[in-house]
Amino acid sequence: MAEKTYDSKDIVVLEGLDAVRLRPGMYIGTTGSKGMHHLLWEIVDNAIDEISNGYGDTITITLNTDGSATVEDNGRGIPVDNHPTLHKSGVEVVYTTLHAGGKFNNSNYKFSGGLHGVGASVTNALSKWCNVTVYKGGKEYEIKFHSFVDEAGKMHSGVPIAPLKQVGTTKKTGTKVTFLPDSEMFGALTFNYENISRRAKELAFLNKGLRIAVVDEREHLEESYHYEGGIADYVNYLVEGKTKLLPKPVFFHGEDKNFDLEVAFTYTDSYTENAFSFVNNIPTIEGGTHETGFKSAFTKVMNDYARSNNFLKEKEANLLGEDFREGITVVLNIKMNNVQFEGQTKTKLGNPEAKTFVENLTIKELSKFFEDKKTGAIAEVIINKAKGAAKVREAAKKAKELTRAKNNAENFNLVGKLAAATSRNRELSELFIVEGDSAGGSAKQGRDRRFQAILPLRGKPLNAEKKRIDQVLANEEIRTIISALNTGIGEDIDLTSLRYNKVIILSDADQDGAHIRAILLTFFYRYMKELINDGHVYIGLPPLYKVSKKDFVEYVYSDNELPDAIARAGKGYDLQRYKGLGEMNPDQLWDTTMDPDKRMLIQVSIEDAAEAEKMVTTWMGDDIDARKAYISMHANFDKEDEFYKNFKK
Ligand code: 28G
Repeated sequence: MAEKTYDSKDIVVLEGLDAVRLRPGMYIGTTGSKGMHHLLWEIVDNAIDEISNGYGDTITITLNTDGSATVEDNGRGIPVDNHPTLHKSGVEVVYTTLHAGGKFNNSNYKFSGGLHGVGASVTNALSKWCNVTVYKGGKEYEIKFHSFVDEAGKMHSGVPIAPLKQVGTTKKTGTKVTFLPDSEMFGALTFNYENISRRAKELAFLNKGLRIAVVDEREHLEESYHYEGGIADYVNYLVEGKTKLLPKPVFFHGEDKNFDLEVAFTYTDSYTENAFSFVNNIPTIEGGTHETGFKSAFTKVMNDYARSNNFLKEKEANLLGEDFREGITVVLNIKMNNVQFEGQTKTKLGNPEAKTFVENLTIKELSKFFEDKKTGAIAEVIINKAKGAAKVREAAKKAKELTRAKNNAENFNLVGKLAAATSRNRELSELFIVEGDSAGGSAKQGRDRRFQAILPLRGKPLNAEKKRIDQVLANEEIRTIISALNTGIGEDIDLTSLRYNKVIILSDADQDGAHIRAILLTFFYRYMKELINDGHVYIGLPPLYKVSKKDFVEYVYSDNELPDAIARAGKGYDLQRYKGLGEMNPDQLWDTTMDPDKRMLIQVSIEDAAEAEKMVTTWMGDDIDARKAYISMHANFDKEDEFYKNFKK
């Protein structure tokens, strides 16, 4: 047989938008939920670009019942006149031309938001259909695109059904885009209102004056956000419920031809540092050069002020950056071009020139701010806080050394309290931290001792939000936990030596139980964040009721389920309400709360740093309803893994 020859007709040229469908990962990262939401954010980014350049002020995002989404702005409207060489309308160009990741240089805008900057054409390419309406110059225009496979099996992505045409007249200006993510690409995924709403709120904070509404036509939900104070309002929102040390956030702004920077910060009586940085409105979770620039400038300005105003004596050493940042909550948003993302999750700004800009501007603006007699008092508050921090830093260092030495000696002591598991298999091991000695005793008897270790907690461990690290470490209950987990804490944490794959907090379904849970979660969040991030922390749910009748026994975990359970039991049932874990005997505790086949666990996750901060505050507050609402919103009920179950049999 003749060898197959290749000629030009066999060469596949990836033209335009088809490339996006063939390699979606290149453009939107994944074809999962995140990727699908990316389609929406590409469009929203364009609207924000238009508004942040001074045209219009309102964006409405609507999640429609047919699965499509609509974004509308009141900017100038995408240009409708024909492109000089491409001979099609500006709208068609924007929606059919692939900007290979760099829309910065060829736009009319100084800076442009968005993550990949691949543009609206990617949304069009990955949509079943996409309709764009432009209101401009008294006229309403429309163009519709669709994606389909023809009779010959050839793919057509985001092609216009007809050129842009005028469909009416109007008094308004702006752009409206509706698109349906193609189920061929995204399966049955749907838009997530909570997620979209949370990001919309963040965008409203980051873009002063912007009005952004999210409307869910499926669930009849609606929210709108608008902050005249921008990131200063953001800072206030983040410290809500905490004790503030400054009357209002310090804010400064500056720009040159390459950068635009906004910074706002305030102080609370807490002992932690909360920095939230952004580049072109994108969160930089891992920080980067902009954050480093701010921190080094801040330390310098504060030390200089302290020296020249005699808050630091000649022979006293400079305070450290970390001292000055104790209790700070800061939001920083830089706008720039040619952004370089680095780090494990590509959320760290790498551009060295950003450090220089932020550093210089911060020194200039803050020095000016503190020179003023009226605002100079603010510097004094910060310096006093920093001095306190420096004192404790020294004490903490000593306490930490002490704890290390003590831990070894006390491991002995610990054995009495901690009922260890017999197997050394870490993958399967679980540590139950149990409220109260009586429940602890039942748990010890009822457990599967091969894999389940029990640590009863006697008193309430201290409130980790309110204490400094030396006090945290001095607490016996906390030390016991640290020692049992074996990872160390803070910056020294090492998860490879973690002794338990699951750390399960078991406390009563009452106020005290909620408080203990809150304290433990706060401790983990503050000092062992990786433990949460890696999914090791769980909340065990004990039943609230037992419904029984002769041979019939059913445990009920929420009030909603109670009527059904009673109905199943039928007339003459017996209802027991559990007030605490301690009321259950070992067998019951195993059956209802510890047996991996039957128990209910909530895996604790922290997806969004700013929200997590709020959550910690909520946890520590006295508002029980807010706390309950938070747990049901942010805790994931269906993440229990199957690993242990499979092993058991
Ligand atoms: C509602 C959903 C998404 C937009 C505008 C307005 C203009 C525009 C958009 O220009 C930018 C520049 C050349 C390709 C600009 C109107 C100047 C004068 C605009 C939006 C990109 C196109 N008049 N509003 N684009 N070109 N809103 N909202 O997309 O290189 S996009």
